[in-house]
Order: sequence, then C-alpha cells, then structure tokens
Amino acid sequence: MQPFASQVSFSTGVIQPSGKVIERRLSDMRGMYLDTAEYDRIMREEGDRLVYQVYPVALPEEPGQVLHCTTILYPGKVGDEYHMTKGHYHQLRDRAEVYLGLAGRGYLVLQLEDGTIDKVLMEPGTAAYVPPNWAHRTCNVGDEPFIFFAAWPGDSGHDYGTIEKLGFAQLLVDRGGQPTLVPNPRYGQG
Ligand code: M6P
Ligand code: ZN
Repeated sequence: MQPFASQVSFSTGVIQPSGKVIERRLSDMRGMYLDTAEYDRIMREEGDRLVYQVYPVALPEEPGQVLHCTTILYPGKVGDEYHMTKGHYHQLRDRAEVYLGLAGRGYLVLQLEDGTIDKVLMEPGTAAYVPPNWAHRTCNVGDEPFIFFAAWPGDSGHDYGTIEKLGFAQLLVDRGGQPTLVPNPRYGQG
C-alpha cells in the first residue's frame, strides 16, 4: 500500500476523497430516544431528520491499519434528549479509539458493560480518548454542527447490537439548559 493523504475541512467536516458517506436519519434510530411520543410526532410532522453523517477515509478493515473518519452531528433534540450517534462497542472489546473535536460542542458518553457511565466534554481542540472496553456515543449539546475526527484500529469492528438491545444506562438530556445524565428507565430491558 502507498502512503497517501486526505483533506479534512475543520469547518464542514467533509473529507476528500472519502469512502462511502454514511447518513443516519431519525428513522435509523427508532427506539433509541426515550421520548417515543415526541419521536413519532417529529417523524409525522417534520419528517425524517438527518441526524449525522460519517465521512470515512477508504481503508481495509484489517489488523495493522488505522481507520479514520469525521462525524458531523447536527444540532437538535428529541424531547429534551440531544441529537446523538447510535453508539457502539468494538467487536474486539480491547480496541481503543481517539476523537479530536473540530467544531461545535458535544459530549462523548462512554459505558462499560457493567453499566458504568462516564462523559467527556468535547470542544474544538479536545482530544478525547476512548479506552479499551468502553462503548462510545456522542451528543451535540450546542446550536451548531458538532464535528469531530476519529481514529481506531483496523480490526476493531462495530458492535451495534449490544446497544440496540440493552441501550445506554444513562441518557444525556437538557435540564434547564444544562446537559445532564439521567438514568435510562428502559436500560437492559432487551
Ligand atoms: C465516530 C467513530 C466511528 C463511528 C461514528 C458514528 O466517528 O466512532 O467509528 O461510526 O463515530 O458513530 P456510530 O457508528 O456509533 O453511529
Ligand atoms: Zn468506535
């Protein structure tokens, strides 16, 4: 393989050239937001919002590679819950990841499989570390797109199923203008 470079726009998050851009809409996240009545109302009255896009650099998902991408997470809420990514564990649980905030403001929310939760504020210039074994999700707590760069080992794999089934133990919601973690009443219900 030859060395190469990609251009990352810090202001828009677009990577050029990129692999296939992933778009996640509200309909891709059914059941993930707590306020299902509000979710249904938005889908009915406002349509299927674009929540986030991922621009990946095209690389083989194999040991030795370092995969990297940007994520553009659009501002908004479902009820009082901030727009967020689906969130995932790595299939190989001991693979870590690094995030670098480029624009906007968000939280990285992390969880161990015993339900332990932590959060890290991410602003432009914040390098946030996802240690081995932590599921990771980002939430946009600002009024502008929250844009970050991510890099992780090529053989990590994405395990979405565990989060789709069990959820995160706590959810990030707006409480009087303050991003606040609250217990997820549906956590672990499968
Ligand atoms: C980060 C990385 C990516 C991930 C993306 C969106 O950029 O962790 O691997 O795909 O966020 O998050 P998710 O895959 O959980 O929807
Ligand atoms: Zn990851």
